Amino acid sequence: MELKVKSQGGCASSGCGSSTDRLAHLPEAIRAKVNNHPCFSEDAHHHYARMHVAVAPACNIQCHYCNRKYDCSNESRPGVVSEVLSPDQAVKKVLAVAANIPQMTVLGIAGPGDPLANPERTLETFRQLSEKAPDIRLCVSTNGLALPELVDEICKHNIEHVTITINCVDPDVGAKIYPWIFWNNRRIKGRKAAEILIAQQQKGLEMLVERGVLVKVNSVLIPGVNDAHLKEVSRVVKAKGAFLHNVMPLIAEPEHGTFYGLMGQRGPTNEELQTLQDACAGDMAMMRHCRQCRADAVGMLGEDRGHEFTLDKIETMEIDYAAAMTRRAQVHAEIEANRAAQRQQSGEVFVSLASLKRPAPKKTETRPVLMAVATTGGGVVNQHFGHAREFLVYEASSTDVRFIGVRKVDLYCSGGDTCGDAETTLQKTIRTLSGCEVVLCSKIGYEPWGMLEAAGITPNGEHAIEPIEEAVATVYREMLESGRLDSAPAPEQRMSA
Ligand code: CLF
Ligand code: SF4
Repeated sequence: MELKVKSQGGCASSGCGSSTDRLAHLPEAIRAKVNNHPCFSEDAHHHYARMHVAVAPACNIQCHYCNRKYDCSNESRPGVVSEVLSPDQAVKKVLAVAANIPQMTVLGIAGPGDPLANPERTLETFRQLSEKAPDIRLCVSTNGLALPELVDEICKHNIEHVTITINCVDPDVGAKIYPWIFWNNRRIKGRKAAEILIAQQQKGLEMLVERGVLVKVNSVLIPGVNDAHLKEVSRVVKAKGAFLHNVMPLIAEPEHGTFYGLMGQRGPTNEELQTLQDACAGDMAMMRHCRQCRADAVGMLGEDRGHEFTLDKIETMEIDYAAAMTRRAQVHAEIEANRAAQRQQSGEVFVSLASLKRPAPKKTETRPVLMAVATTGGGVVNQHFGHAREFLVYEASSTDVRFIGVRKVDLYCSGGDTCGDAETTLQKTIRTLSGCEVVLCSKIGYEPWGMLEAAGITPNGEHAIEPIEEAVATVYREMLESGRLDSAPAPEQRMSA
């Protein structure tokens, strides 16, 4: 788990400790709350799924990165919500998903508008679920405007995880992000609007922390607008007790019809995002595995199985939830046993790497290396390169292996008739992987192998089904021992990471 950002794990060259339990530093009560929450724990996201129900269509503010036709950008990438559900429909869908995807542990309400601008629909959904499915964690995401007045209701419904999107703590910055808010039956514009929103967000954060609710703060990184300010946001929210900070890249395309999209406001590069996350990491734990999911997403982060649970399909499903809970508990126990085994295995590898006898490395031998990993989950390297829609990027260094972030790519190999576009998409993928020196996957075809090598990225299919961090550490050691780290990376590997 990445709550301390760097793993406690060791790596090849330095003889450091083991990469065992990343949650070990947390008090037991908090550990229990995040252990199977795929957003609040980086390690958990390899094993557990979440789902959203789109019960909240209205919003009480306007963000310059949002178009009401699309999902809330605070918790979702732009994309039309397939169906807005009533609370009853939503509950039915949650029970159906929980019975069929037992590793789904968290139900979140995140839009498509603001959940707390639709309090009756949102709270009724939570109320029913806390009765009918007590084994599912409840989670809500909000812009924070209506939060203070609803904190006690939130606590009543056993919601232990709340996300507040806080893009600024300075109203002058806020005035560039929020053109208006709807407050006490009036539309308020400009700096005054931002001032009220910020005050409500901060008050809501304090009230939740006082009541023991875990708060994650999401911030949208908008270059030239709040990039220089987000470190201050991180400092302030940490001081008030936020548990985790998730800095997400702005998504702004003209075709989304948002103000920023139409104005040509750009999103950050991978390098800008990582630099800011690293800068904020000094102040608090950072989330780096966010997928900016849709307000009706279903499945593991990074996958969307929503099409399997449309209303017409759910109607035909017979759900015995008591039986489903028993099955879910078994599956969760199996996952935990598997995680424990992986931690043990990784710990042993790190210890054995650390005990290798070799001369003290020269300075240049210990430079860090970025590696991209293709995985479908389970915490192991298990995906064919051509089937990957995203790669997890890890940095191996002389002191640890740490998770850096996610890079999304287009699927270049669908096994169908799309191969005419293959080269272009593959080239895009390789550009997306710039900065990485190795790609770990379960298998890879001849053509991408050659193109990756030509771009200075070494494909590696030798660690299929191995725990990711163990595989990354092992490859780093091999690079060290073969002298590959004696030289600086190829020019293309020094490009934007
Ligand atoms: Fe949903 Fe958000 Fe809860 Fe997670 S998502 S309400 S905390 S259950 Fe997670 Fe999706 Fe990122 Fe949100 S990956 S967009 S952080
Ligand atoms: Fe859109 Fe969400 Fe902002 Fe409301 S809070 S305007 S739904 S991005």
